[in-house]
Amino acid sequence: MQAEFGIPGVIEVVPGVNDMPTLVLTHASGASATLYLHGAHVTSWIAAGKEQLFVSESSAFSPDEPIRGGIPIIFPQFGDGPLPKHGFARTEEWHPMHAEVSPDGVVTATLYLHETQQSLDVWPYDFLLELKVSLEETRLTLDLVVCNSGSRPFGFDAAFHTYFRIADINRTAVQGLQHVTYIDSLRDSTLETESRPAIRFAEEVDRIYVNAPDALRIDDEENERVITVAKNNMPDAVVWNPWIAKSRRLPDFGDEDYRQMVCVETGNIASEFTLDPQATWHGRTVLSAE
Ligand code: TA6
Repeated sequence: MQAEFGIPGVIEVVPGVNDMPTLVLTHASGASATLYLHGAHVTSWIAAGKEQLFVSESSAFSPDEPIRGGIPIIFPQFGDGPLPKHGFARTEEWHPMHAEVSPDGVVTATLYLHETQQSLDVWPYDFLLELKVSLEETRLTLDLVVCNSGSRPFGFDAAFHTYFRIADINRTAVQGLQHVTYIDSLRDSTLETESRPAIRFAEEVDRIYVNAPDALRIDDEENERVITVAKNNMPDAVVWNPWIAKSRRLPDFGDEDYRQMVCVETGNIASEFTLDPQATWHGRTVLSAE
């Protein structure tokens, strides 16, 4: 794989935890990103000398488990339903498709996934997914393309379930969602409207913001740091922190991990998108470390 996709010092094929293969992208500025073929899962994004993503030290790194943290790829189902929770894309082995450095130094790697017997057994549709990860000095751009390569329309959800690393959840705010309608996953999916300009945390929060603004912001006040989240063609956003009780129930998440993470997720979540045969859907999210 190194011979075909590696670029010395820029894109390296490196054994990750439990020797699971990864691509490590390194930008000329020193920024870097680590991408497991398992789930096409970004587990590290270092910008401005800081790790921007959270991965639990209790996470499993095994072929049939999702990695807890980083940027899980959610497809074709968000949340609970007839498929395994959050769909199968995050536990399938993706394949390298392309890797390059652009003339202006942007480092990109693209992985793909198509239907397998395992996926067909639970979801009888032919598809092609492509995830492109683009690394610049302070930005990480995620492009997800879904292609219906079959002969029948299918409905799907797709999302980046991003776990951001923060210093202290008690000094963290998510901005940009005031006045947005949300589905409260903790209160029987009741519809509410966000009243606060800044969402802060003092209990478990698990909300799907419907047709949310494309520009969101995470204030990591303890670190005097801001991460911006810009989405395109991904109408919805989720804000999640498990807080104390749920943290204790999650086997692959430390009891105190909730203090150092917040999920701000972007995607096509609240309602399925229907894709006709041979049609494609393209969602983009740009993460910027200010
Ligand atoms: O995105 C929020 C959520 O749906 C929460 O309900 C919580 O379950 C979280 O995803 C993690 O889900 P997972 O299947 O990765 O444990």
